[in-house]
Amino acid sequence: MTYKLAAIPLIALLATTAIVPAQEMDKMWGTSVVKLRAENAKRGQLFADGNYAMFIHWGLYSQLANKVNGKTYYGIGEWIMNKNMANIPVAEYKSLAKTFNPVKFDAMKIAQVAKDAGMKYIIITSKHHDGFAMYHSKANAFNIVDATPFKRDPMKDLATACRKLGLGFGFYYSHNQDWTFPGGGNGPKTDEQGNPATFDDYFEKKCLPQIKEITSQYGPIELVWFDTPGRMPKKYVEELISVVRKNQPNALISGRAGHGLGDYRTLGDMEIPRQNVAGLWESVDTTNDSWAYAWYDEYWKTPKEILRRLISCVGRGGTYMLNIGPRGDGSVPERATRSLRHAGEWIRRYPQVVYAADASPWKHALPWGDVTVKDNKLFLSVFEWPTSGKLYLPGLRSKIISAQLLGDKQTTAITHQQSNGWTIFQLPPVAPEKLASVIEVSLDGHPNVDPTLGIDPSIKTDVLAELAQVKGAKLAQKHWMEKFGEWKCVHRVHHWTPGSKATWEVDVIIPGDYNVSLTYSGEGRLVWGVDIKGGEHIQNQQNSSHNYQTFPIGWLNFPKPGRYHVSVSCLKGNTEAASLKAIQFTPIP
Ligand code: JFZ
Repeated sequence: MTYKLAAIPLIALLATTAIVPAQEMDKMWGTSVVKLRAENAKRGQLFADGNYAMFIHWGLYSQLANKVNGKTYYGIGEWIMNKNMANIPVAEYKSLAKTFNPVKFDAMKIAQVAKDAGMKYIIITSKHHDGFAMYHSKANAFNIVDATPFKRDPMKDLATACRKLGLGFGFYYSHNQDWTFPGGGNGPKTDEQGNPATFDDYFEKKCLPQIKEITSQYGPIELVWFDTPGRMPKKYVEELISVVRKNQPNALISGRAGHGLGDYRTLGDMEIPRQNVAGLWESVDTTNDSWAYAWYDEYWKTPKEILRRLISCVGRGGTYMLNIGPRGDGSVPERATRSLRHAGEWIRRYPQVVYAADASPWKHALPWGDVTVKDNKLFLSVFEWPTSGKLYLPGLRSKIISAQLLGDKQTTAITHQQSNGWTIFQLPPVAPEKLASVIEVSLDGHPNVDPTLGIDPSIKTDVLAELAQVKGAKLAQKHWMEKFGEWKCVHRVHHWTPGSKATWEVDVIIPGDYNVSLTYSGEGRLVWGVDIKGGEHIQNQQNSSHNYQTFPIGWLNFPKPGRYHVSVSCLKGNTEAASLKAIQFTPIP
């Protein structure tokens, strides 16, 4: 066995400032595009109908809650063993099992939260990178029944609770990384006797038998979520997949199985795409910052943020899986529960916006919210209610039969007019909903849309660099960690050279001056130019910081309604390091 796990480019995880090219990330994490085969389209019903799921990271690490020997470590809690976190020796970590006693774990309560949240299935960590099985494993004693005072299998309860409530159920399983079993990915290199251990040892003695267990001891499951395949050779992945197929022919397998062998693609963590993505895919995200419970982590997503992210995912054509991290005692942080339930109440009023809904024909979010589709109907979810009393929708070519503002108690017909290819809906001054109000637009056929970016005349339009045509500079993704393991991603234009520019085609309905600002990072003062092709040129010098920040540039005039090409260039300063994320146009009342 020559396969060396040490060769995994874990530098990405070790250096907090590491910038990793997208292809490397894909290889390392198995996020690459998965071919859509006929049979996964069938299994994909789960995604097509569901679109929203609960992810749960729960294990021995939850007990530590990111605090070890009185010291707090900031980052993703399930990585607490890692040398960039608390660097806990294997034996010490394993002894945590002796005090793991999650007496407050209530499977029915958790399943009910998912149900109330409007989620359709639950995926929970059966074994994370730490190697501890949260279910009764006969293959390995380092598990919740044999190694803890709890002595029960909570996964049995959760599987039963999900079935009772009509929810799907599935397991996360770390198939490559196992930090405590000899031979496992990034695990001990020798066994207890000091003999060298190979990946084969780990695979045969632990991984393969455990996959057999989780796919046969819990009734029918909907999904097996493999993760971080690293450089795991294909033959192992194939073997695991054939076990899943045999035991659970209807279960989906995550793309992070590796080698493009999964059924669908999981995007980078906490990433919601800005443009529609084809094929079967999901985004995974968490209710606060860490996946596993961390005592200090009280930065929660609000109900509105949850809905916005969920509807963005559905609008881009995907599925959203949102994580909770129960505490070591099994209880779920109340703030997570509250946000989830609150968002769920909204979904219960407007299920058609989310479930079995199709992607937006605009292919990107709109300044006030987002669009999802069902047959001949558009659902406009308005998160930013325009105080002008007018909602501007660019590019709709289909004929409108009717438009209604939906509400909890009543549905109101609303009027619209058309002008220069835009549709303008007349809205009441106050939104009927606090989180997002929904306008249902019935069309005379399937939606026909020109997705050109529109400059909204009543609220700020934020246009991403990702959507630009770039000449002479580079448009590339950059990944970095905010806290340890908290991955962020930006598509930015950088390496500006003389004459280089980023250009967008935009459509203007109301001519006049707009206040232009740019969101960028960089070093020192920079001079930026903004041009309209055949029109006005403005430029200005502003400072920069290593974080993305928004700086004003100036007013720019669009003399009449219609199409324009707007370009940005970085003219002076450290143009190499200047990194443009977005341009904003704010109407001047
Ligand atoms: C992995 C795990 O290491 C982590 O602990 C958590 O379980 C998360 C859901 O998955 O981490 C990843 C995997 C893939 C990416 C980022 C973090 N990615 O592709 O961007």
